[in-house]
Order: sequence, then structure tokens, then C-alpha cells
Amino acid sequence: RDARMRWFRDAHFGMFVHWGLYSGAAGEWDGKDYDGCVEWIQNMANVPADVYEARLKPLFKPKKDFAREWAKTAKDAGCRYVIFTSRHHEGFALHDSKTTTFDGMDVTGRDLFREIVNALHEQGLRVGVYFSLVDWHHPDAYVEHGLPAPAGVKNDTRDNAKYVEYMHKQAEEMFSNYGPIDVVWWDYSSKEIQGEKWGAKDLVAMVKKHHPNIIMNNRLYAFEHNSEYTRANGDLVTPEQFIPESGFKGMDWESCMTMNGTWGYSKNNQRWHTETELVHNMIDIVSKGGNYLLNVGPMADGTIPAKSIDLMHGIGSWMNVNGEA
Ligand code: FUL
Repeated sequence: RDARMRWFRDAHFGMFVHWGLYSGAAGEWDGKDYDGCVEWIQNMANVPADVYEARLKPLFKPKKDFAREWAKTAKDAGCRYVIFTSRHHEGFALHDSKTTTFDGMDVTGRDLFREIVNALHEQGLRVGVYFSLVDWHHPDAYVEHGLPAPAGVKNDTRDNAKYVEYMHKQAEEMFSNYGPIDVVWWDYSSKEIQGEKWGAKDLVAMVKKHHPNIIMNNRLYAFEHNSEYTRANGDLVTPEQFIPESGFKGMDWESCMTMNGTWGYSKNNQRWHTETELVHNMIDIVSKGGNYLLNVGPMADGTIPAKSIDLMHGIGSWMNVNGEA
């Protein structure tokens, strides 16, 4: 394990990217503004999957070379790895999938997953895949959040086994077709829906078959900090939006944090942390033995908001002086 974790422990700093169809909504639905965690807008505005899909697909227009911009932003800031949302809870998958037409290839004619992975590899960055277990689009997926069912689907006739089979196929496409992947960031489980409800053992075996040294977070199982249970179920504890008082003894960890209180892009939220705050977070986290996973939420065309770029530049200047070579 120590050998497998070495690069991660040395990395200290990674960039998180939340990008999907929700980026096009930009925090607004039917004239109503949302500004925190707007990658949840489908849920917050209670939108049926078919309506959501029809409205957002036309807005999702990645510009050429968006992925190179991401990779350069991360590299220049001193990140050693990038974790991107290959599919978030909305269920839209960035790769070229044979399991669905709700994927990057069918919507944009491009394999966005490949563009991203290749761009990160070109910059010598390690690659992490955020994979949502939750799916608000698939008609058979577990419904925990009370979303209205898509047209023609009744909540009580959902066949969860079918969803799990679909979800596993999609994961295997991502983990077998795109070269080396270093981290898998499952998201997320609850006490009711976790572990074998997701087919966890098979998922883990599949991912390890393709990437024997992959590092895995602990969210295939219900969220719990610093317990034996957590230790047994992943390599990483993932404090979200906070820095623990002290580290997690005997456990690797990574604090994931936003710059402004939303993971997905919101045109409304301009409550940005300052560069000083972000640098202090870095020092606080790294001094306690964790990694800092700092989020950017690009717009629908893949452009990272200017303010986020500024903040990343600021951290980069600090890292040039104070970071490790
Ligand atoms: C959570 C998700 O529900 C949020 O939208 C975000 O992706 C965060 C990092 O993890 O579980």
C-alpha cells in the first residue's frame, strides 16, 4: 500500500473539475436563481429527466481545446493530479458509451473523456475519475431524492438490478478504454444504499483488474470518518468542504473544497474565497498530512471562470516560491 500511495502522498495538491450538462444551466432554472451546489439543479428545481435532458443538451457545446486549458491551469498552479466528473448525479457520461445515448459522443460527436485524459497525460498529470453511483436519469436507478419519474416510468416498478448492470458496464468502458487512470472517486452512498447495493465488490475487482495500482476513495460505502469501517473500504477519507482538526491517523485523506460554495458552474455565485484563504487551506491541510483537492466549475463550453483562473494563478505563484520542486 505504501508504494501504491507514494505519488499521492507526495502530490499534496490536485484540481477537481465539475462539468456536465448542469454547467449549461449555470445555476438558473425557469428564472429562479440557485447558487450553492448547482450541479444539483435538477434535484433542487425538481425537473423530470426528460425535460432536463431536452433543455440542457443544446446548451452543452465544448469549445476546441477546453481540456488543454484545464490541464495547463492545473499544471501551472502546481497540481499533480486532476479529478474530473466523468458522470455526475444527472447521469450524463462524458465518454463514448455503447450503453446509452445520454453521453458525450451522442450529444457532441466527441469523446470528451478521451480529450480530457489525453490532455492531462500530455501535461504529465495523474488522472482521477469521479464516478457518480447515483443516477437521476436512468429509469431503473434507485430514487432516493424524490425526483419525479421520467415520462412513462413508475417509481415502484424500477428494477435496480438492471440499473446496477448498466452502471457497471459504463464504468468498465471508462476504466478499460482510456489508458492509465490513477484515482477513482466514487460518489456517493447512504446508509440505505451502499456497498453491495451498488455491486461494490465487482466494481472494485473490475477497476483493479484494469489498474492494479489505482487509489480509491471510500464512498462506495456510507460516509463515516475515521472509523475501522472506513479504513476497510477504501484508500482515502474524503472530508468535503472542511479541514479536520487533526489528520486521520493511519489513513490517507483529501479535503475537497470549492472556491465559492458551488461545485458546478453558477453565474450567480460570486462569493469567492480570497487567494490568501486558499493558500492557508493548503498549508493547513498539507501540514496535517492531507491533500487539497480544489474545485473549478467550467461553463458549458468548458471555459473555467476567469476568477477561478486568477485564484489558480495566485496559488501557482505561491507554489513557485514555497512548493516542492
Ligand atoms: C457530493 C456531491 O453530491 C456533490 O455534488 C459534489 O460532487 C461533492 C464533491 O460530492 O457528494
